[in-house]
Amino acid sequence: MRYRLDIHTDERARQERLEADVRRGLTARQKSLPPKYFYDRAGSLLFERITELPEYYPTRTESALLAEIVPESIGAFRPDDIVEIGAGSSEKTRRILDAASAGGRDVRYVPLDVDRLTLEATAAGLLRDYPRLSVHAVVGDFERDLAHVPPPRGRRLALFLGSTIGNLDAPERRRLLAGLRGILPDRGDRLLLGVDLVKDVKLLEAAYDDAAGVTRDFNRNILRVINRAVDGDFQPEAFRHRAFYNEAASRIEMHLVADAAQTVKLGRLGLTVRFRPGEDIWTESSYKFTRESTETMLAEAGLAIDAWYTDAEGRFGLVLARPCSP
Ligand code: SAH
Ligand code: AVI
Repeated sequence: MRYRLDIHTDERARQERLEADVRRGLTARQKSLPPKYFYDRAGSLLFERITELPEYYPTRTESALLAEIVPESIGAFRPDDIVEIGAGSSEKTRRILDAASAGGRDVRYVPLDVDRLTLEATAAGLLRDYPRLSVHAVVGDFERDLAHVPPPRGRRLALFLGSTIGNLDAPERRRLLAGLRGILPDRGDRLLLGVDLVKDVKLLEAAYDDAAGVTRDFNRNILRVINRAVDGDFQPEAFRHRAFYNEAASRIEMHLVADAAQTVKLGRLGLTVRFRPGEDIWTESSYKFTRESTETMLAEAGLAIDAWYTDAEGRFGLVLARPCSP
């Protein structure tokens, strides 16, 4: 069997969690929404457009870096089983699949993502282009569902690319890395992690506030997702996109700002949310790392750096890590 799709989140439980997240986030003093709700099909497609923007350097930098390092790092390691969390379109992963399957090797690819439609589209494309690949896709939340990743079939490589780890706060990152360590049972297994690096503030801020307004549309899409899920009447266009670098916390913050007073009804929650002029919803953090901060967070999860790669300008880091404690 070359294709299997597992859905581990039952719709009712997912809806209940979303409702609890929205209620908690929009009734707090600092209103917020978890960034995983950006990604319905429209949100994933907007993210793919972001990756092509001239200002958004992370994807193309990581992609070029992968092209450079994969022959040496992955070609020599030759994984049989590749698990990718937050896989999205798996576009960059193709470089890794090319190296892993070179010489006609059978490889299994296990992408896990919250967005089922994107996973299905990605799987169909990969099965068409890689005749010897098998795909076991998992629809789920990487913060809850790593236990549902099937046991390894041979040497395992786990991938967490794109600096999606930067969208988690420190305690969430700790839990997630410990979970990833748990799906790498053998000392010969490896993790390849992409981290966006601390850099010039202007470059960082431009990447999250592009001239064409695609990041603004991506940010507002979360309100469309919430409207649909809880019968809300947010008017996304009434919220201004704001992105800035918080240097003390090493993170880009994205917010949606209500420039005028607004009242929003969330029918399914029986909740009315009021915004004062200038009040905002914090929708995303995107943490930026250094080699040292990356090494520390990996070590806390029982992972050690095998190899550290960056581009010539030191914009993006890729780290190959190995399990170093039980
Ligand atoms: N890995 C791709 C996509 C990054 S976009 C790249 O590097 O370009 C972030 C991806 O993570 C999206 O596909 C989104 O649906 C997924 N995602 C975000 N939060 C998630 C969560 N909690 N659990 C599983 N997938 C998540
Ligand atoms: C998916 N994630 C790593 C992106 C980032 O850069 O934090 C999401 C994104 N938000 C705005 N632009 C891109």
